This record gives sequence, structure tokens and C-alpha cells, in this order.
Amino acid sequence: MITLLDYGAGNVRSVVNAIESLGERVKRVERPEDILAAEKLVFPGVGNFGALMRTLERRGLIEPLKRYLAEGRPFFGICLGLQALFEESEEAPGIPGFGFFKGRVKRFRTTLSVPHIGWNGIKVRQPSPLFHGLSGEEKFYFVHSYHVAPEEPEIVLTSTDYGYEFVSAVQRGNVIATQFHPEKSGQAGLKLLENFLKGAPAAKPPHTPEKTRLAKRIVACLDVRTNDEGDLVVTKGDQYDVREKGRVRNLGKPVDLARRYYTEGADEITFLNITGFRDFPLKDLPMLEVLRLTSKNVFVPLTIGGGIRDFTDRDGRHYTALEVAAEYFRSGADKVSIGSDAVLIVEEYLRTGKATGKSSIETISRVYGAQAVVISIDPRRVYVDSPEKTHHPVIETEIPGPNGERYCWFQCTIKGGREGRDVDAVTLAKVCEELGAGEILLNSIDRDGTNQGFDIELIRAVKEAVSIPVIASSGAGAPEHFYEVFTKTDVEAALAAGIFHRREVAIEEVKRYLAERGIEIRPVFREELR
Ligand code: 1PR
Repeated sequence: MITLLDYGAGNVRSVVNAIESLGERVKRVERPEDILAAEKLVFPGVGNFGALMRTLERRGLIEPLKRYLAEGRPFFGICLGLQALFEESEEAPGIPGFGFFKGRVKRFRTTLSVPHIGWNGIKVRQPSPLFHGLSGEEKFYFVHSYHVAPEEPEIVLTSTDYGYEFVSAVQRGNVIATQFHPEKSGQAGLKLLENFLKGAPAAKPPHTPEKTRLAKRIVACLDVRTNDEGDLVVTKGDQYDVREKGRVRNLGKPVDLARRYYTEGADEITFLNITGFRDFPLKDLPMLEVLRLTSKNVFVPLTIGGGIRDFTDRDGRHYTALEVAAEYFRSGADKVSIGSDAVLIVEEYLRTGKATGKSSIETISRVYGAQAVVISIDPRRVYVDSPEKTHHPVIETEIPGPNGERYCWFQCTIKGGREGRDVDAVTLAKVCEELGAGEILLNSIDRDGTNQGFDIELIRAVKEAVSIPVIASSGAGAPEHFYEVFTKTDVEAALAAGIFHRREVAIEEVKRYLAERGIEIRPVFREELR
């Protein structure tokens, strides 16, 4: 029996699912005594350092946990569950951590995008049960803006490079903690977790990279909605039109397709509830069920979008966007993606010149962390003859408009592209970053479903304006298009839907193509899949 310290924020469901998939049972800590009664304690942490420590204090869990650690009993901390073991964090000055390890938690100081999101390698510094059966070449999933800086070199278990070298795991006796998420790191992560749970013999992997590199992520996207028969299906539009001969295209079942993409090597899976702007998601129970079922056997990050906003139902009950997001996180999502609401928030911000502190972006980011908030932008090109013809920032384009126009701006839309608004994608991305978003999912209505390749000009314009990661989306038709977007822009990830759904190109094929040309990817070990 494994004891899980769930302090109530973020996606612990995937940790439970990962442990259960390894044949163990999980008991959650309800009372302080449960900690001292634990045989093995797993502590996954997400969100804000200060919020975490305050919650643990309120629940009377700090003293028993300190005692448990001091007794050197088996402990596995994940992400914030690692950071909390140190003395203090720049994220919450003045709030002490457990102080089990000497040292502080610091914010990344690098010109690279922060948060550090994605699959990176580890350099193993000492033997550990965690590494039994690993080659040392595996990559693990990271998502964080802060990292630990231990004062005692002997506790460093692994380090990782991101702009500079930082400590990505620590160990003292039976107390082990990782900055990366084994429960989100595919087969390699499950193996590492299994090694802890089963008490494998200590080992040092045969290989240790000299320098680790963050992989470019390949994201599979599932646009989900109810079809004409009332079934929840994966559909796919051409420039956002999902109907063919008047009927909603049906490309498969969401849970089955997500599992297929996981086994085929997708680094992340995104579900977009594309009618979320009109249907209230908490009434949309099948979508929550899709997440619950998917997270049982898909161990890479899951993002869900559609309908993340404040809502008042027919009975007058008001739900905040934070409540909607919380339900998604509880059901197995790691990140939520906000579309229409982000545009309305930015319009308001531009009108008043100030943040309200109450928007979906701000409230969700405060509780769950910036890395959990993705902004999905649905822009469309608007061509003009000259920059003076619009008050929006324009680019000079190599793809002239229908009347030979040489300039364009990228107009944001809401309600699945149905309504254009008076705000452009570059401004939107910048303001959302300021409000606390951690990542941009950049679609293009012009390219969606066309197989013509990504809109490089759009992607470059947005990427250059923000310092958070950007996922390029819309238009992928061949492995060459992924290569193009990764070499012509600095995006961290590329997303595709149609080519994967229609089996025109396999994820593995894309990865092989990229790897052969020197682009860092996470390798796929199909044969090892359970
Ligand atoms: O506005 O917060 O409720 O969120 C609604 C979400 O649903 C938004 O993220 C929006 O992008 C999405 N959405 C709404 N309508 C559609 C539609 O297609 N009619 N889909 C839609 C967006 C775009 C991509 C697609 C890529 C790759 N789909 O995610 O998967 O373009 O496609 P490709 O590789 O086949 O070219 P809210």
C-alpha cells in the first residue's frame, strides 16, 4: 500500500493512475496520523510554494512529515514535492519550507522560455534504486519555473541542462525527490516509479549524456464534439468547418485515439471541446469521463480546452472559470487551454489599462501555476494595402492577399472562429503572458486542415513577442512541415490533428525525420509499451 499526500491542488489523479497501473494500491492522507503510519509516502506537488506550505500547515501535516523525513523512511517527492523539502523559495519569500535539505529554490534565470516545459534528459550523479534497468538516455517530462539549489553536493542525484545546469533530482537514504514528473514521462517514468515502489537495487545507468537537451514536442490534438447521432467523437475541420455534406466528420473515439497516439509516441495530447463556448463543460459529463478514462492509461501530459470561463447555469448558479478548471484537473488534465475567454479578457485589459485580478487566466494561474494555463489563439489573416490602413501591428508578408496586398495582421476570433474581434494575436499573446499564462497554443484558421504547412510568419511574429513556450498548430501535412517550423522559428512544440487521424503520417515517422536532421526529439520505444 502506497500513501499519497494529496494537498488538493492539481492533477494527482495521474500519479494515482500511474501507481495503480504498476499493481499497487493507493491510500490518501486524510489525517496527520496517516503520514506516520505510511510504509511508503509519495508527495506530488503542483502550483505555488507558498500556497502548498500554508495548506500543509492548516491541515497539521508539517510536523508529522518532518518526523517521517527525519526518520529516513521511504519518500518520493515530485516537482513542488521536491522543492518543499528545501529551506525557502523565491516564489514565496518569507514562507519556510521543510528545511530537510539545505538550500533554496530559485527562479530560472535564462533567456530561454520559462516555464521549462517538456522532455529533457538527466545526468546521473550517483547510484539509486530509481535507475535500475534504465539506459541513461531516457527523457523525462519537466514543467516548472523554479529549481532547487542545494548546498550539500552529496545529495545531488541528477542534473539537467536548461540554459545552465540545474539539479533535477536529490536523494538522501530513502528520501528521494525529482523535479520531473515520472507519472507523465511515458514508459521511462513508469519504470522509474516502479523502481521506487518495489525497492529495486541501486544502479547507475550505463550512459550519461554530457549535456542534456530539451526535446521539441510533437503534440496530437483531438477536436471533440457531439455528432449528429449524439455520440462524442473526434472530428476535424477544414479551416474550422467540421461538416462534410452537412454532417459532422467522425474520425474516431476520443479515448481510443488518445491511447493510440500515446503508444505511437505523442509527447503530449490535447483535447479541445470545440463546442465548449456554448455548452457548459461541467454539464458535459462525457468530456470529463473522456479525461478520466484517458488518464488511466496515457502517461504523457494532457491538456483540455473548451468552455473555460465563468458561467451561470439556468438555475442561476454561478460557476467561476477556476471551478470549471478545477473539475478538469481533478478528472486528469494537466493543463487547461483558454480560447474565447482570453480574447474578451484582453479586450477589457486594453480598454481599461489594468488587470482585474479576477480573470480566468489570473485565478487559475495563481492556484495551479502558470504552467497549467495555455492560451489557445484562433487567428485569421486580415490583409491590408499598407500599414496605415489599420491600427493593428502588421507584418510584411511573402504570401500576398487575394488582391495582391503585401501586409496583414492576425485577427483573433472567438466561438470557434465564428466571430472576429478587434485584437490581434501578437498583442493577445503578450497580454496573456503578463496576466500569468504559461504557454501559447497558436492555431491558424487559414491553415487549419489544409496540409499546406504551418503559417511560419504568424508563428514567428507571436514567438518573438513572448518568453513563454509556443506550440505551433494548423496545417501540418508532412514531416517536412515540422522540420520547417522547428528550423525557421523557435517554437518548443508543434501540433497536428488531421494527418495523424487519417494515418497519412505516423508520429514515429515525423520523429524519425526530425532526428535524422539533428532536431532533438524524445525517442519512441514502442516495444516496451505495456
Ligand atoms: O473558446 O475557450 O471555448 O475553446 C474552444 C477551443 O476549441 C479553442 O481552443 C478553439 O481553437 C477550438 N475550436 C473551436 N472550434 C473549432 C473548430 O475546428 N471548428 N478547433 C476548434 C480548433 C484547431 C486545432 C487543430 C489544428 C491542427 N482546432 O486545434 O487541431 O488546427 O489541425 P490540422 O493539423 O489538421 O491542420 P473556448
